[in-house]
Amino acid sequence: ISNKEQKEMVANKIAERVKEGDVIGVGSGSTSFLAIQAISKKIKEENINITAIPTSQEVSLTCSILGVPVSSLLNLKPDWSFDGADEVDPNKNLIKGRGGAMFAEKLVMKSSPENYILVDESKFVNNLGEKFSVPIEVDPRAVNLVEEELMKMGGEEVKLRLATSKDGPIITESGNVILDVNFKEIHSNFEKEIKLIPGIVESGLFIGYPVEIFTT
Ligand code: DER
Repeated sequence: ISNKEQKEMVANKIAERVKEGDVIGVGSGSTSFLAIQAISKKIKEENINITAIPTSQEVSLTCSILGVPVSSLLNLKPDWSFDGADEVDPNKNLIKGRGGAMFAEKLVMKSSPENYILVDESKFVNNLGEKFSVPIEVDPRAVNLVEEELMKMGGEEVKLRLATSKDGPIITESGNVILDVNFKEIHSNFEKEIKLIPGIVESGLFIGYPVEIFTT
């Protein structure tokens, strides 16, 4: 079956978990979008009240349009969360951030006791970094320093993520830029090491998080 059909199957599967009163962390990306649609349908059909904690303005808008009440980590702690991923390795480590929302996604994931990662089979890799670069959110003032430090860590190619419908770089919801970095090998301590570089706000490495992989 196609990736789209797999994503729809996984989205419908996660919607079955929703129960009255749930506070749910809602991830970004196309699979999470399908899940929100399936959840919106279910809560209307079964007259269930839930609250979403969105991980981007786009997700917040989508929830509102679909009639899913939203709140924030300032007000509520999620009971559980779902999100997508770009890569999943055999130890359930992830690369995320194609959508550029990994800062809020990591906050929600760390705040949730249960995290479900919705993936089609194209996301599974043997080693992180096989298919995707590691997205790293950086304060614009630190780009040169960070690039130098990442190269020292074995970064092979550091690309500033450019916008497609405006001139210049992508600007994140925190006002930062994103560097996409290829690494030949990603060690288990990379996520922590990267966070020590001044100017780095977040990376798309999710290593050792208690996640449950939801797939077809
Ligand atoms: O940006 C993200 O982390 C998203 O979850 C992304 O990695 C998955 O997006 P997809 O469901 O559209 O493949």
